[in-house]
Amino acid sequence: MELRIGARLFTGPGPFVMGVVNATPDSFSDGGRFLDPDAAVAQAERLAAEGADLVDLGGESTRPGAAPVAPEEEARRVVPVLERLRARGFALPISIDTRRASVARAALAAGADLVNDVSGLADPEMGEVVAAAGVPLVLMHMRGTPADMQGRAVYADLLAEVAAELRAALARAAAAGVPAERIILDPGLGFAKTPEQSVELLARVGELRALGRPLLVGPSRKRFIGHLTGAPVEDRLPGTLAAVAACVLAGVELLRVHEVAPAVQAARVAAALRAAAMPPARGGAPMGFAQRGGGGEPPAT
Ligand code: HH2
Repeated sequence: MELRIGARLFTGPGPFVMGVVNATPDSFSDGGRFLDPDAAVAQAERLAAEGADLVDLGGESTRPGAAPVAPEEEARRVVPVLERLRARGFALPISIDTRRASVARAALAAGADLVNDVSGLADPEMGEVVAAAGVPLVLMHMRGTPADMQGRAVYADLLAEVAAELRAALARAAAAGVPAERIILDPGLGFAKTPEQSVELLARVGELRALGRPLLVGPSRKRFIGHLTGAPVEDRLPGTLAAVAACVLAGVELLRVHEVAPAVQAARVAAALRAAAMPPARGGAPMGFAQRGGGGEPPAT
């Protein structure tokens, strides 16, 4: 990939790790922990110290069945966090996770660098807001809204339909003035997907590379892991890491996770395996290493 997000140029195959900060009372795995702006700021700084490449800040839970939040309330949750992070000189690019054009506009004015829209431009004004700001955009696949999406998880051909609906979202973005070169695509694990469908998407995510854009995947702590293992939400890190590794091996560039340090380690090992499996002419250096850390790997046993 070759994409400027805020002050940083994301170049090469990654993997790049996006750390999640949910300034919400009701997110499915960390609701209430980072609703206070100072707690959200501290969490963003913790994730940066753990090796995140960017952070994703959200003020609305999009878990299945979640009730929508008024846009004013959503903005009230995220804007102070952005202002404080920028005032403190926070160095990483910040993504704003929102479906609302008004929230995106306020967040961009307060220092956000990228819009992560889980609805794939359902708000008719979102494309124009993103185009006017000239920032990159994540278009995620879902159907309906978080309140009703699980009833829409009906597919005759899952991969083909997700790919076609992502292509339609790219066309909506282009019509609003957001060029394809600024777009990242996400299959939306758990959004209008049964656990079995999330597993199939994860297994075949490499096929979505044919859409020609960088891919972002958010497997972190999701229901398909509980479905496969019986693990409660607070105990799904091992399953998350397996999914991270699978994504990296399939060529996914960006991973959205709650626990950054373990994901960075899993992603680096998977990236090295991927590079080692390639013929030298196509392989090159293990992904991400050159951009990180300055000074290479510390000695380790
Ligand atoms: N998943 C969640 C939220 N935003 N954005 C993208 N691009 N991809 C995802 O898979 C994704 C996302 C759900 O996770 P979380 O933010 O932890 O939960 P909640 O929506 O309950 O706040």
